Amino acid sequence: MRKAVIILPTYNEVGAIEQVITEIYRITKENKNWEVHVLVVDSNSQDGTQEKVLKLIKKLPRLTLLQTEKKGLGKAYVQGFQQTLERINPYLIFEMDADLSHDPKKIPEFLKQIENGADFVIGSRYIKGGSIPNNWGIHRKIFSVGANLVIRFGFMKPQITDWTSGFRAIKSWLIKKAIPHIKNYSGYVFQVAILDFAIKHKAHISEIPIQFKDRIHGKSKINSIQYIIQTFLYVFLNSSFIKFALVGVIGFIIDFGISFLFIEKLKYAVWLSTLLSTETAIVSNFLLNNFWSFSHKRLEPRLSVYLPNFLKFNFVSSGSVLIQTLGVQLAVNLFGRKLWYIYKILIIIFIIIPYSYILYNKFIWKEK
Ligand SMILES: Nc1nc2c(ncn2[C@@H]2O[C@H](COP(=O)(O)OP(=O)(O)OP(=O)(O)O)[C@@H](O)[C@H]2O)c(=O)[nH]1
Ligand SMILES: [Mg+2]
Repeated sequence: MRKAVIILPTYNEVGAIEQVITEIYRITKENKNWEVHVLVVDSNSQDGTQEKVLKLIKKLPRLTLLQTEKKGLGKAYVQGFQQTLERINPYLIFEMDADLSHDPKKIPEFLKQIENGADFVIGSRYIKGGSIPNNWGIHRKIFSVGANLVIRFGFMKPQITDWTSGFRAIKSWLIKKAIPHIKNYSGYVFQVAILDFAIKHKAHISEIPIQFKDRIHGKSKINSIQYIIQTFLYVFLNSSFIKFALVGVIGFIIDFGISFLFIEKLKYAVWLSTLLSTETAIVSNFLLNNFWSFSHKRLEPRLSVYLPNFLKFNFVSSGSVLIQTLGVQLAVNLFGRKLWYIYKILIIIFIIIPYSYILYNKFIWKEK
């Protein structure tokens, strides 16, 4: 029998906590493959949540309470993970809201996915069969759907539909590895951070549909503005794709700047200036991509690794030049010269960026 621990973070959830816990026990007690434990991590609730849990502990086996200071959901989870790993060391850990928004009846489905080989199962509101409450106000709907779209495309992982869901089952080895990374995120954004970490460490991710229900008891604890800012900042600072795009812009500035300097100010031959500026931009792009955009897949610092990859990088870059030259010329032949810069921008966005991003990932900064 494998052990699974369900972590329920609580802050003033006295109205729902008993029902959640008894429902979890009812659903899981017959399961022959899993010994299910429950850990309530309470951040100093003032409404009697802890007293209620302490009462339940007297009746139910494998139920524990961890008391923490109120320092954010991420902090509460990390403390819960650490205690779980130290004391129980289970095979699997669940994250689940304690306000009845997440239906305990879904737990067996998560377990099935793990038995079938998944490392990280997400309860998704945005795949077929999943849903968000109908009565959510329009701004909440836009916020939730919009944030997920930004994250999905910011990380170039559109196949993962729900990045912010708090109903998940994650294998312990992954959580153990992720703790040093997620420790830095004390708020709700830690959910995005742990999933991003799992993907970058080649975890097998799967999603099952959940119907998210609105809370009936208590109040929401989420600070939406802070959450939006932290989420966008996280994506911006951690997405290879966004960094790669920025490196492209820096390359363009370097290329243009050097060309301008050598042609206009120093009066060098145009071909020599262009050669110098493009190659400088290629070298800087190569280094910035290696040490920044794709730093989690950084090349081994050996000449025998750098040289062939640098040549490949030059080759891909020459491909970009060729595609742009031919593409802009073709567009101009078809539609006239007037809007050449629009064609160039469109070609860069829709052809050059995907072309180079895909080739860099496939041939230079490969997944390890
Ligand atoms: N331990 C702990 N739990 C927290 C903290 N903040 C929120 N929680 C719990 O985390 C879960 C999710 O928080 P909610 O406020 O329900 O967030 P939400 O589900 O996005 O928002 P609602 O739909 O309004 O409920 C709930 O069980 C909360 O009690 C915290 O600082 N510490
Ligand atoms: Mg909730």
